[in-house]
Amino acid sequence: MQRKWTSEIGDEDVGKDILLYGWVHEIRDLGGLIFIILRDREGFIQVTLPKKKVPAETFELAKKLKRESVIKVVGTVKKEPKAPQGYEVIPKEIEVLNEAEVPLPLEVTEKVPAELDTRLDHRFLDLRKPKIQAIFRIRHQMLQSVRAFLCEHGFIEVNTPKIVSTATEGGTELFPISYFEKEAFLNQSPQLYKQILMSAGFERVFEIGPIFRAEEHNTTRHLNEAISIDIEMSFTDHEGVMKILEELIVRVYEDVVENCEKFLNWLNLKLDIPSLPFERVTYDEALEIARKKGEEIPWGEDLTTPALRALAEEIGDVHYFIVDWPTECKPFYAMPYEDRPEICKSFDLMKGPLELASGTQRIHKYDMLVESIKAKGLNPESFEFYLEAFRYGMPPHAGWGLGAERLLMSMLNLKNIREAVLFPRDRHRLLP
Ligand code: ATP
Ligand code: AMO
Repeated sequence: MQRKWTSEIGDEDVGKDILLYGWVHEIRDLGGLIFIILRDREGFIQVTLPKKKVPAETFELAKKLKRESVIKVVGTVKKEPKAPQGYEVIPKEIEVLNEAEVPLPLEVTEKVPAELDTRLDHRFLDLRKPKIQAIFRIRHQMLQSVRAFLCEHGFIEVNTPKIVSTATEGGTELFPISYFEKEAFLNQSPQLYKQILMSAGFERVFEIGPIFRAEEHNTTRHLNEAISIDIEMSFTDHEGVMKILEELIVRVYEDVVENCEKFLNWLNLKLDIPSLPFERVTYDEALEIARKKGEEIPWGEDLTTPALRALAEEIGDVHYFIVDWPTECKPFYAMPYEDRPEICKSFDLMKGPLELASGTQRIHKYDMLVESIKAKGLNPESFEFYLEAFRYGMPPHAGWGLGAERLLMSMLNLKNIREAVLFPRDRHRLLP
């Protein structure tokens, strides 16, 4: 007999025997009638045991079942309007494949709300909740869409080293590791490698991989290990890669709406597909909006959280770009405007007050890059392996990095980024 998922049960099964595997979500024992709610990856089904209609040993076994035990059920499908799914299964056989201990460290039925910390401590149980499963099923779709979209646009998927020798995004947020007799770090971004691949002639690459940042602050939007969706593209500028980015976001929303209806329902969510093109605000305009709302920021400094909130109030909880950042705000590889070198060809993609991505056109001229590295107080010698690629034919290029968890949390209205990761790593959490 072939195994069925609960969601696959339909009219064609009525009167037939099926095989189910799953967890005991709930048991209701009414004396002469026992209901078991069996849960699998795809949903629930009611297993109904009227004492007189099931084998005596099956009825006895059901009486002793413990919630969250793993069971196998063989039984006959009946149409039953009173059952939550419209069908029920009258078992011929129930086998306990593994009994769960009591009491459970965490309620899977969500009848008792738990703190996020408790949930994360027992994440395997937390993840059994349909609402939580839904997040990761949508995450799966999101990553599938990203891959499909970028492949369709001529990007080649690559993997770059995660054990590296230099910082790329400013020196403070690195995790040092010992690498035999040398000092090494966990990578903050595939930045240098994706740029080298432009010199290597790949023209368009993408990577979906981990980035590690020793964030001091424990916020609801920072992780110490995150997944970054990175692209790098030759023979284009910042405008070219912004267009790819906004189209990618829309594609992800469209695919999720089309393919994840069930999971959106589990989350009680209705997604609005963002419209193109995304609005643009210059850094100077952003300062002005923030100033009018009482948040004064000196020109050249990064936008503060209150300033971003003020901006979101003005623009709305939508996707928009902040463009033309001061050169001093952005990393050494950002290309300054020829006619106004104090600002650079850079952008951040926002959703309301949350930064989702940032990118730039890159400096592709060797001398200019060396000067820029020095101007940031860095030593060009530690970038030798990177700089060499700029001396023998580096094309003009641009790219961006998009935080996968940020994208997911903004799409699903998650209040804490930890909800978007299976096993989050934050300032205090290294387990599970
Ligand atoms: P039946 O027609 O099977 O005799 P009933 O209405 O007499 O059902 P009881 O045997 O008294 O119901 O069961 C007690 C409770 O269980 C009632 O609230 C009933 O609505 C509910 N119930 C009974 N059968 C089902 C079922 N197959 N699915 C869901 N709920 C049920
Ligand atoms: P940036 O440092 O802005 O740019 O990072 C890109 C995106 O990665 C996500 N992100 C994070 N998500 C969760 N927790 C963190 N600690 C965290 N840090 C970053 C954010 C952010 O927008 N090399 C450039 C990109 C480029 O220019 O190509 C870079 O790393 O969503």
